[in-house]
Amino acid sequence: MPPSSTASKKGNNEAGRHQSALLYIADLIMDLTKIREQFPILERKIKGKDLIYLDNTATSQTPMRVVEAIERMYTTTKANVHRGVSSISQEATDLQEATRRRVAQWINASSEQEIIFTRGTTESINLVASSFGDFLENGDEIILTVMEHHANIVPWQLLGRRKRIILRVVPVNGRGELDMNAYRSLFNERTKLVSVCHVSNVLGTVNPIKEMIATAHANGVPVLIDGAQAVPHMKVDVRELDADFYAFSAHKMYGPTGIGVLYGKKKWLEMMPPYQGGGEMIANVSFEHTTYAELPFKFEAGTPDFVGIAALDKALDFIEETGYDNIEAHEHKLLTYTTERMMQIPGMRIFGTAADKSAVISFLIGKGHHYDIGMLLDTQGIEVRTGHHCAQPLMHALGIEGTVRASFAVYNTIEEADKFIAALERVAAMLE
Ligand code: C6P
Repeated sequence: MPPSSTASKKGNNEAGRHQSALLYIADLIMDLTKIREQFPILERKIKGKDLIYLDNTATSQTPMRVVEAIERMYTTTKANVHRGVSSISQEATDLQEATRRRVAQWINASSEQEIIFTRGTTESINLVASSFGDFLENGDEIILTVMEHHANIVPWQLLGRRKRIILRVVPVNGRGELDMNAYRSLFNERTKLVSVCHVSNVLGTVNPIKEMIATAHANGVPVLIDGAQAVPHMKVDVRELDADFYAFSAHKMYGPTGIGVLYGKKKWLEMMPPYQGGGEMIANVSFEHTTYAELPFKFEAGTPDFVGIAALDKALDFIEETGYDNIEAHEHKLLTYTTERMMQIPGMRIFGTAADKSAVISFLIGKGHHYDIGMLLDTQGIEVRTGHHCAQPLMHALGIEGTVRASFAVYNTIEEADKFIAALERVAAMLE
């Protein structure tokens, strides 16, 4: 879309005002006030201005019920899990294991044995790289995409210290969509795994992972999905997708920091060797020989963050109560409205315009440096992320060093989007 002329800008502004009035009503109907009041941080001021938090791709904010669950556990139910018959230990274990069952149902795993708690998406992917990596041999190939987060690149390179692994990379088109012909052409007899993000943290592209998994399986290749940017925003059904592994983080889905999930098909997890050694993951230990615990504990060495795991259950309550349908519809509304308004700002360049896109907008204005734009927005209370977003290969492919990135969650409003646009207009004028 070209930058608008002055005359059309006036027309656009009138149409924009009419549109935003309708969308304000939609926000009222959704009762965002009820949602927002569960997040005390949204009341904060930044540099004397109302906080507008648009960095939800980095981490989302946390509703009070999650904070209260953490406090409750620390003040009433803190004893180590799976460590004996004492009452508090049993209670803590029950809370942790109830969350595991809930997560299994949440993503439609076949059983809670397929749910491994980790520290986050990063650790979930490292676990697979380290453990499934044992099955790979010198010269084997892994298919990734150019839009992967470093968490889905570097673990495979570390595996390369043990053996020579070749990474094959799927490119994107001008809209930031994967080149599916290139993807299909990358398979050969040395391909041992596909590892791809469900949703790009920079472009917002929602990848056609069901189709990608079917293609991989037709070639006899298992697939790991990095779902860090999907599970917070959309219903994920691992069995319907037929994913072999699916990784995500609690802190991006209104949950606590330091908790992640790795879903893995039982057939793979049973075959794979443990990732780390220590307490909890063993059946019997002697100096001569150790046998390992059943799934999922074989992959959970040491004391887990059982407080955070128990509190994750409350984040799932929040999402369930709000409803994925409402979350998706509201975030889509924010995305399309904000994108259309941004495109009217002279010099605006948006990276990622896929037909199927999540509410993430990466952009640059004119010759403005992303840090400068981010700092100017911060002076107006608007929190965005700037930089390469842990996706340097994608930045290289786009021929840029970094972008400014605004990303929405269900508690963001059209009023905030309007303030963001107004701030961008001021920044663009300053940069002229
Ligand atoms: N992306 C962002 O600002 P952890 O840090 O383990 O919770 O998640 C890592 C990760 C993996 N994959 C994708 C697609 C991601 O977006 C992220 C985290 C944040 O974009 C922090 S760098």
